[in-house]
Amino acid sequence: MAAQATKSSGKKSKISPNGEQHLAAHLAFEMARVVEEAAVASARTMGQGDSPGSDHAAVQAMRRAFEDVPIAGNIVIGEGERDEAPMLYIGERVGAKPPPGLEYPAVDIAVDPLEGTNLCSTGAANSIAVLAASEAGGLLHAPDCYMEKIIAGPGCQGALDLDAPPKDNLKAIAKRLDRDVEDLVVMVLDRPRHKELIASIRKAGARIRLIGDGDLSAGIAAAVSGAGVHAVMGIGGAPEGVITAAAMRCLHGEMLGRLVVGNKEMERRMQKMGISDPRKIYRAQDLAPGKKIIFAACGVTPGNLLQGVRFFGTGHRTHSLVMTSQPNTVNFRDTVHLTGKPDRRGVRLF
Ligand code: VTB
Repeated sequence: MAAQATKSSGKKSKISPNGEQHLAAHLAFEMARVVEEAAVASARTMGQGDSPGSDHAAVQAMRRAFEDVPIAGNIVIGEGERDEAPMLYIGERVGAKPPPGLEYPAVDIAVDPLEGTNLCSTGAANSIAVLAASEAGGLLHAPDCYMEKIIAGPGCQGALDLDAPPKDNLKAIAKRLDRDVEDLVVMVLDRPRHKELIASIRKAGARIRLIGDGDLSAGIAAAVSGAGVHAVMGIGGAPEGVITAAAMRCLHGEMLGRLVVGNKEMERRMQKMGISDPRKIYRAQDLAPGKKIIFAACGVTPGNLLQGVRFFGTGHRTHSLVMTSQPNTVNFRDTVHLTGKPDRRGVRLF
């Protein structure tokens, strides 16, 4: 999405494709700053055993950071409905106030200020601050329900089937990755609802990493090489599913998802949100159809993919993943934020 300020008459200023790329990069940079602020605030609470407190710190910091971003932002996935959440609720408008006579571009945003609140409050691995953004209409307004998911890397495009038994999907993934099923590592949320799934994966011979929370960062790990994860299977949150899909759009990972309709009330809510077929199987491009997707995540606690926030006397260091679909860039950002006098020892190289 181009961070293109328009005259409030609605007339767009002319901008070259090169200019568009610079603006997309600029906006991605701004979004990185937003997740970094949330990550730093929640990382300060790591291990305090206070999940709501960690979440609150992240939400507040993210909300504040948006105030400087030159967008007309619309939260489409957030902390809850307007009456449930004081900040970053669905429908909340975020972004800087444009100067008189100008309008900032309309951007839809899905946020998870602290994905893995329990991970952060217990000091466990893989909690992240994360968001996805797109031009208006580019992210599915998913209800806050569960989603069946299967996620794997780009090599598995078209090879997966949400209705097939796990052993068939594992065989397909192994074939595409040129290895045996025994060489695969599958991440599964450690939940009683996954008892059968876990048994089937074990029976098929694949290795499993059970995770307490955080199937979003697990999904990203499955879509890159070198993270030691080849697939994510099971039922997790639908909002996290949409943000994962935005990441898949940038990484070309394969993802299938289907909403889990718990009851009639949920079905009614889905219909109100324009979801006419609740049994539909979505691919990443359905969940995050935007042309210009931005994805930004910053590690809070150390993880498979990202370092956690490290504090030292005179500042802190963050590690973020920032991606855009157009141009298609994947950027790991390692940033030292010096907030005090320079450290006596100087900035560490690695
Ligand atoms: C997952 C996980 C999230 O919610 O989506 C999970 O990735 C699903 O909900 O980190 P349950 O906890 O009810 O299984 C989270 O744990 C975040 O709440």
